[in-house]
Amino acid sequence: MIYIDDIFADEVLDSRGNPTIRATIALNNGITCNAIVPSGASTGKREALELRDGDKSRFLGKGVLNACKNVNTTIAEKLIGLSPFNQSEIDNIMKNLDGSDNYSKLGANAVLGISMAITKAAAYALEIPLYRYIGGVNANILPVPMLNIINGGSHADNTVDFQEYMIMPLGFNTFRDALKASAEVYGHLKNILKENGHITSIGDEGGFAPNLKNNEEPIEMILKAIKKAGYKDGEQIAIALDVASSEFVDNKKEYFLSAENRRLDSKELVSYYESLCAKYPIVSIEDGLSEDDWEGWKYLTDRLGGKIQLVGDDLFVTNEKILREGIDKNIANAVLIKPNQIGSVTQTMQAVRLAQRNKYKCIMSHRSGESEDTFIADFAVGLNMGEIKTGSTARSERIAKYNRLLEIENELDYSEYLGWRLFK
Ligand code: 2PG
Ligand code: MG
Repeated sequence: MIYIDDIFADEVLDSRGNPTIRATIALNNGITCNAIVPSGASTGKREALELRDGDKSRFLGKGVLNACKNVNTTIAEKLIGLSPFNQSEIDNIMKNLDGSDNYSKLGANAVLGISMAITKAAAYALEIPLYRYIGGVNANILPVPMLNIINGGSHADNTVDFQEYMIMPLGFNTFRDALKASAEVYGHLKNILKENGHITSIGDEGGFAPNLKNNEEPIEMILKAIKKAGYKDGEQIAIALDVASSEFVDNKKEYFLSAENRRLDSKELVSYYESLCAKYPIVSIEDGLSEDDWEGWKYLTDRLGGKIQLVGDDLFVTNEKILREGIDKNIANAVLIKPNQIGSVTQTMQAVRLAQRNKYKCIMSHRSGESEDTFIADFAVGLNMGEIKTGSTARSERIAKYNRLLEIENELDYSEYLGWRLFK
């Protein structure tokens, strides 16, 4: 019988140079697997707790030695000897061991590291790819990438309020062609920014972070780059935004756009989105209103939900219970899926299943603090999510996921890249 022989966690660095957990599982048959946990910057209030040491003498208080200790003692004691094939049983044991509803005792970073490493170890033990283990014979959809090629908000030190200006290559038949086109657009965008006297340094997710005069100019620049690359905007390549509006709302639910020195209430901000959608080929808006502004979200969904994808990130925090509430109230029509918002592979799958049953789209997502770990690429294919958000075509922690998807596409005899069919 195959069982977990050893468990170990150590402190490594993420793409921002902050400490994070690497969890390693050794099975009794000699297989070892590890997983590295990502970390967000624009986090939702109701996310599971990321345990940081707070000891200012190390890593500015961001160390994760306590979370590692929780893995190496409390969690290891319970899991050693168990079969790696019982994912939900193992995840439940950790959930009960913690006892809180947001992993405030053990840390969601500790729990998720082990949870992902177990999934990988099980796949390795069966000698099948991770996506195949997760999704079985039905795993065959390559996700449409949402590539964040201009970074703003809390991911960059520039003047732009919206956090992410993404391109979605929808008019292509394969993931490989879609990625190629996106990389070309990214290359042209760099030249266009340079020609216009802008800096071409990049933000946390590999997109450029220029100082632009308002929140529309990034879209204009991207449309020029699409054209220069020889593609048709709105046909082959569309635009998606992650506004991350919880970052610029005050407690009166007023939204302050500093780039334009404008203060808007929820309805005015929705009207602004409507005008942007009328002018530009925008197919998706994420966190258009703040996580606490459910009334505003209802209005946003009534106005735009029939036309474009409205994604809840900070709003739903991959939490099945909160998503259920959103579905019941008819709020948003898509959910961003980030395993570390909820804390385990099993709970992440529960959120995905709930969304898919209710025809809400699922977008697999990285965090702004990432690593070389490619788990989410396999997870997106395994659960046929159809969309993935994992940064621009620069920075190896982002590219690692795209390169893994290219590998999966090569490997599959039969695969589908949905493109526009996603929305039809
Ligand atoms: C987001 C994410 C990822 P962060 O808001 O969608 O792009 O950012 O990881 O900082 O929450
Ligand atoms: Mg977001």
